[in-house]
Amino acid sequence: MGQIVYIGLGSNLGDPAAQLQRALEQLARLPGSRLQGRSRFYRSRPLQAPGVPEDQPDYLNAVARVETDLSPLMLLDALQAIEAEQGRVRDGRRWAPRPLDLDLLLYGAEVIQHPRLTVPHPGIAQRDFVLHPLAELAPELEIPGLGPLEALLARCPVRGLQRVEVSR
Ligand code: ROI
Repeated sequence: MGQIVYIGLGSNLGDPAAQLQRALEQLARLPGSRLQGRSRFYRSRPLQAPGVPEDQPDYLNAVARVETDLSPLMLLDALQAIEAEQGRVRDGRRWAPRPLDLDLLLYGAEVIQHPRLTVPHPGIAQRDFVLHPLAELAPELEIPGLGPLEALLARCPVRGLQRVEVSR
C-alpha cells in the first residue's frame, strides 16, 4: 500500500494555468504512483514574508492528492525534475517568481526533518492558498504536529484568495 501525499502547485510566470495543467499530467505519470484528485485553481496575491520581493505577479495555486510507493526523497527528486522540465532555474534565489513550484506538503502522517526536505511543509499554517485547496480534497485532514486542518483554516490570515475555476 502506498502513502497518500499532497503536493502544492504554484506558478506566477508565463501561462500559469497551462503550467499547472501540464504539471498535473506529469504527476499522473509518476512511477509507482496514482493521481487521485486535485483541487480547483485559485488566484492568490504573492505571500509577503521578509525577503520576498513584493513586485511579483499574482500566483495560480492548487493542490494534488497522489498515492505513491516512492520514498519521500525519490518523490522530491521527481518533483524537482518536473519543475526543471518546465523551465525553473534553481539559482539560489529563494522566493523568486517561477513558472512552476511543486511543494511536497504532506507525506502520509510522517514528520520529516531532512536537509533537503521538511514535511509538513513549513509555513503551511499561514498559507491560505494551501489550506483552502487542501480542504477541498480532505476536509477532515489531520496535519501531523499541527492539528486538524479545520482549526488551521479558522486561524489562517484571510488574504483575498480567489477561486478561478467554478467547476470542472
Ligand atoms: N504566494 C502565493 N500566493 N502563492 C505561492 O505559491 C507562493 N509561493 C512562494 C512565495 C513567494 C512565498 N509566495 C507565494 O514561494
